[in-house]
Amino acid sequence: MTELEYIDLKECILAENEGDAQEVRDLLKEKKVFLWNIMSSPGSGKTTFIIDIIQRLGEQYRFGVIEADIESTVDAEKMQALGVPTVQLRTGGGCHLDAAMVMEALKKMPLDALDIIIVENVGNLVCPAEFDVGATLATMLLSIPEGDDKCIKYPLMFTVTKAVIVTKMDVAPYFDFNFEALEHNTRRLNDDLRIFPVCVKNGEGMEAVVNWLTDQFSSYL
Ligand SMILES: Nc1nc2c(ncn2[C@@H]2O[C@H](COP(=O)(O)OP(=O)(O)OP(=O)(O)O)[C@@H](O)[C@H]2O)c(=O)[nH]1
Ligand SMILES: [Mg+2]
Repeated sequence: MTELEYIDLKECILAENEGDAQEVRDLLKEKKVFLWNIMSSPGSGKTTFIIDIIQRLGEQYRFGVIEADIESTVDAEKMQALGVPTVQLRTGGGCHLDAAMVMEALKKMPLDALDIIIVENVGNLVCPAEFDVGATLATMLLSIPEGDDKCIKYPLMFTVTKAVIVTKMDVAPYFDFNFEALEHNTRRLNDDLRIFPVCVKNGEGMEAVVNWLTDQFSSYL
């Protein structure tokens, strides 16, 4: 019998991505640009949240945005309307971004004129968690209608992020979202994880997030 050759493609892809992520980090360190990766399920409020953050902090920091979508430029157009440099990455069915894709977007960005680049990742709680895009900070959004048990069902996402921003607090009275359960279950995964309940529609909780973010930015910039 001949020897069976075995190649673990996932391991190869992730190892290559690790190298690409380091290249992104090196470039952004040299340019002094903070890369913030925002992940979540589709529709949990990423675009709405990013617009609000840029409106709150746009005078303090020079923002750019990388939008990732399977199809369409809907979100990118909203960022353009704010007047921030924006690159749309169309993944054409791909369910996540990797570091090489982000590097391609960075080549189109005016890096010398930016402090912070926000990446709106593809809406998905699974694959984006596996791919380090070279971000300085990774956070996730979890909207109230999705339920507190998502950290049990999609644990990796809650392990690779530094904060969970719980969005759509205004609709909390209509759902049985259990914050104690979320805190308890996430502690087991990630002891340092911060949880911020917010409602972008009425501004609830946004000041706390902004203060925390400002600390994150200023420790790097
Ligand atoms: N009630 C309520 N609705 C919100 C809030 N934030 C966002 N939404 C709504 O949620 C819907 C989806 O918001 P988006 O910001 O497009 O969500 P997204 O995560 O960017 O969606 P994808 O890019 O498609 O993954 C929109 O109708 C928003 O108006 C909130 O705080 N409260
Ligand atoms: Mg969006």
